[in-house]
Amino acid sequence: MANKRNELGLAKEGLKQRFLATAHILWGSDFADLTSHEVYATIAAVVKQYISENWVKTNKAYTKRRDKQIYYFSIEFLLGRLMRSNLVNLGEMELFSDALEELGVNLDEVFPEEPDAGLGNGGLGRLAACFIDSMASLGLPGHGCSIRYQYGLFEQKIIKGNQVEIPDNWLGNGFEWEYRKADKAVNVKFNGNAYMKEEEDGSLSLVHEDYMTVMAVPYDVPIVGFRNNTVNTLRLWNAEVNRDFSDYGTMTREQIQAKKEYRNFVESITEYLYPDDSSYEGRRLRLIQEYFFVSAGVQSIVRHYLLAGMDIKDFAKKIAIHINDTHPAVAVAELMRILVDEERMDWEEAWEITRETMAYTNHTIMPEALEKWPIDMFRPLLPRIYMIVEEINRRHLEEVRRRFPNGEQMVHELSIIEDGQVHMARLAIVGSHSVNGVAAIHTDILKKDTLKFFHRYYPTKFNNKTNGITHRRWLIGANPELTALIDETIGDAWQKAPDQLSHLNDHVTDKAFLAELSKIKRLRKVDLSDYIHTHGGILVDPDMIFDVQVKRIHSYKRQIMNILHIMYLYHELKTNKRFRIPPTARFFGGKAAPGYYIAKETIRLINAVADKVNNDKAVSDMLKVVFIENFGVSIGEIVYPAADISEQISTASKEASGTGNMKFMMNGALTLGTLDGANVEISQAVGREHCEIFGLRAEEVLNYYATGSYKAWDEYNTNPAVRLVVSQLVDGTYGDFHSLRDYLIQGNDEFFVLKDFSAYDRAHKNMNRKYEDQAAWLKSSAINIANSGVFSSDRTIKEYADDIWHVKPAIIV
Ligand code: DL6
Repeated sequence: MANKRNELGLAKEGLKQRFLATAHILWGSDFADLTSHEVYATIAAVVKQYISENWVKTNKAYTKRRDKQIYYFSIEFLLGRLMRSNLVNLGEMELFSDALEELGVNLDEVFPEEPDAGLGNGGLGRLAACFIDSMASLGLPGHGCSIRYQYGLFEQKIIKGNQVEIPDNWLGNGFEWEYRKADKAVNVKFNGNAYMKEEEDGSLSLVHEDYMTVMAVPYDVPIVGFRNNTVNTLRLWNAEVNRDFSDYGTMTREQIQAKKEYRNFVESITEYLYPDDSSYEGRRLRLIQEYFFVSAGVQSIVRHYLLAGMDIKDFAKKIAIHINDTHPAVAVAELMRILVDEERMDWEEAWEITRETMAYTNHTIMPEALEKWPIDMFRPLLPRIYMIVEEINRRHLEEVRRRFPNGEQMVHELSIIEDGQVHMARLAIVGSHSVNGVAAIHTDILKKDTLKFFHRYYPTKFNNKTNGITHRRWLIGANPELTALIDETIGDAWQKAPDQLSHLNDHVTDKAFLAELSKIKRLRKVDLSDYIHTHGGILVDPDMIFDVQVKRIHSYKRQIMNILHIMYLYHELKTNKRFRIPPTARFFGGKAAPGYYIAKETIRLINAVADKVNNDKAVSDMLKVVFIENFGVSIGEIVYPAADISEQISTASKEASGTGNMKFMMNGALTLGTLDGANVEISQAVGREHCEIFGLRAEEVLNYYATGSYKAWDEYNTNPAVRLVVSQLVDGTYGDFHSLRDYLIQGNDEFFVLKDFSAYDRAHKNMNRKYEDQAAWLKSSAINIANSGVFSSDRTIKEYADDIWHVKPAIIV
């Protein structure tokens, strides 16, 4: 013990010296004279010194041992901040915190200096970030590939109750964790003419001429494994003008104009995370982004592979490429292009390699998110890739017709090119050896409904991989006191093996443990309360029930049902003297897509209700409503640990999985939700008495869609509570919300808000009753934590590695 203390003391002195020296090197100033941002950047530079040695070692080991590599292609990686998670994973939090304290710096106050890397907009992007953390932490050779957007998802301001979008200039002060690798740049080709030319000897060769080249420059971000020496890479591609395009000296005016247009085009590629998809040009830019990062990524993988001296025929044995949703699906055609055109492989062999290399995850059954590109857009932009997609489809349909001689419907349903469009999910399915959904019920719906023809055609390709979250960020990083309590109770082995959280099941009736758990929950509620208050919001009493719904604002997620229910409670509190609820704060947070009118109206309604309820002294001890502005990863780290109730109320069948539900659960909140996405598995893991399930089942919802038998108007006429709140949308109680009333009634309530309304109210009543028995509540809370290990992304990634990628951990010494 004394030795350990000595070692730590020495390490601390050494570290302090490093801070002082690094301040001199970076800023030419004394550490004590730095601004807060400079302090942050100095600490980041020192953290990088800790990381870089293992990064080099990891890369060398992978190359030397020729370990199979995984590349996770995703158009989004919603990383959030990296300093705290890097320190958690390095296992150096205590050392850094102590050393900095002696230099007069509180590390907790430094973390917020880091801008959130908001390179994603919701669950899909955050999942990708959790996955790369898990790959590194499990010692798997797995890397991310994406885009270095200059602007992340917009910053949300609420002005007079409305969402206003401000550009998120997250790179304004630089990004401390990236390394520009100019020597690893590759060229990506757009436009031009592509055709096959017959050579003198009768053979065919490809001509692609008059194309435009964009230089893709990688910025590498180290991804640190959890105390295991592994450091993998997230490669973010930046679009830049080609080096030889900078000389304006000898050009005509037309040439200069053309160059300027070229420069504008190139700069637009990696400017925004989500180009406006309401215009043709915006959608085209999105396709350009997709091909840009995919082509750059696949080219650099092949180049690195060949440089290592490996045989291209063994490519699929050494490389796994994962297609995260349809956005990178063009990777199938790009790998074929490289193998056939550049490596001169014959088609069949290239196709076998491509299929063995690729695997695809579907993240939604929402038809609007299954991308399709008009041929008129796709072909001129990517002429060679289009030729390849046509050939893939021709051969694929030949096989379909062979297997289903009279199956014209099969041909129609399975064709990659159909109705003048290129169907990217179909390209991904045909070109991959594995297709997975992200929760058991979602995979089931894919098989039985959304992709049923493909499932019939390729029954063995389909599999489920229920999502997960990294417990390192969402529990160890976000809730250190809870982490310490768990360590004291069951030891700290669960940090490496989160399934061992189940040992907490032996303590869920232990009074001392539950009392500590309760104290920690209160601490987190005070944190959230303080955060809301210091960010211009109201004061919320931490002794209220904290009931939270944070996620993107979308009709299927039904924030509207939540706020209508609050309107109903408010009405009851005002008009019914005997009506009681335990004091409750209902929190909302999330961004609406800028062009999504109903979602933005929902935000406006939430704020209008909040304004009225919070300013009514007669009820404000009972009920508070809070809209948390600009919800994202870092605010989530404050919100999830503070919740008592996790609202997961999507229309059954619509939420593929959800991952917020897991973050809440892991921090001891009870789920109030429908049997949708991963809620189903959460309710199985904890048992029905430790959550509250309500509402239509997925089969019922799908049956209503199939028969068209649901009538919102009937619901309005027969359910007085529904009639009351829907009328209040237009009677001036909260302002004019004809928009939402029409959406619900004229639009026939496509997500069954009115149908599920009474069941939702009963679910709340049941939750309130549970909360009144604090001992039982705390036990349920502990059971949620104890059974959350299965929702660590380590479990998910292990399943991907074993079943899909066939990759084993590589020990880095
Ligand atoms: O798989 C990650 C995440 C799921 O947890 C959500 O349920 C799902 O909605 C989301 N899907 C998408 C897909 N695109 N769209 N829309 O974001 O994926």
